[in-house]
Amino acid sequence: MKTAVTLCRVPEMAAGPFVFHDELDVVFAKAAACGYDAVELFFGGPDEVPAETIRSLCEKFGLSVAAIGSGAGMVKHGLSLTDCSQDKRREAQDFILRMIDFGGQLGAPVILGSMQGKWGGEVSRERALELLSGAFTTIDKAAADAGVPFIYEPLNRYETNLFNRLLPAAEFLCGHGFAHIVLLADLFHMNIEEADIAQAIRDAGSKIGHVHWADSNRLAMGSGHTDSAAIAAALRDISYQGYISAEIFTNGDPEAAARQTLASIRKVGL
Ligand code: LER
Ligand code: MN
Repeated sequence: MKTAVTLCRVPEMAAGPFVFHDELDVVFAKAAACGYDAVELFFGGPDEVPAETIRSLCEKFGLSVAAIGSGAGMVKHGLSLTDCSQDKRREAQDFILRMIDFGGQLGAPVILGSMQGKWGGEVSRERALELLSGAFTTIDKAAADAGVPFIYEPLNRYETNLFNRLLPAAEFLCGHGFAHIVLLADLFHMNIEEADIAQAIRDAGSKIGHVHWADSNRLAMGSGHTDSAAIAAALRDISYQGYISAEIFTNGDPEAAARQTLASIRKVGL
């Protein structure tokens, strides 16, 4: 299975669940030395680092870009696709579209996590889902044009109230015919929200396009109580071919966490 490790270069997200935070060339070297296939990148926006810089680092270290996170759109710029303000929603959609363009240059899909927003106040759940599907109509086409999928991530209840579980999110995407939008199965969020993580993976099946491999406590797999063998069996059952990516806290030792993650993936035969 293809493996990836997260690299965050957003100061406002320095306390987030990302493995590496150092300069790009240092992290690319570490990711390659650990044995990863790819990096998952978190930048403040689409114009922070030229795609050419990333491309040459990928070539130098034999790595790919697995995905590009958009969390800075919310954390740094306060943008969400379901904001009650139309101007803010437009700005959010523009941010995502520019990220898709940036990702497309690297053959990498963009992830929508916190920028999906929440319903509440002036915005009912029904209205928020209408806004989300409206944005997805444009995003689905932009992803197709860029030749990359777009990744939608259900989050746990403390981070969103739109979709917390995979199956309802899969039904939402399929029901609207968003053929280029896939789901992110983040095992940390799933540990909070799903009754049975392995079954949820089987139920969402081919709609899953990316995996965040984290234990129940969001540390490297093997540090908590998630049954990684059962999850690996489910991923095999759905013939999952995407990336397994380490989006975790590291307890101050990123390289050890990166190595433990990779060992945990190999241990279950992925
Ligand atoms: C993003 O991938 C994610 O899982 C969020 O919980 C980050 O805070
Ligand atoms: Mn995640």
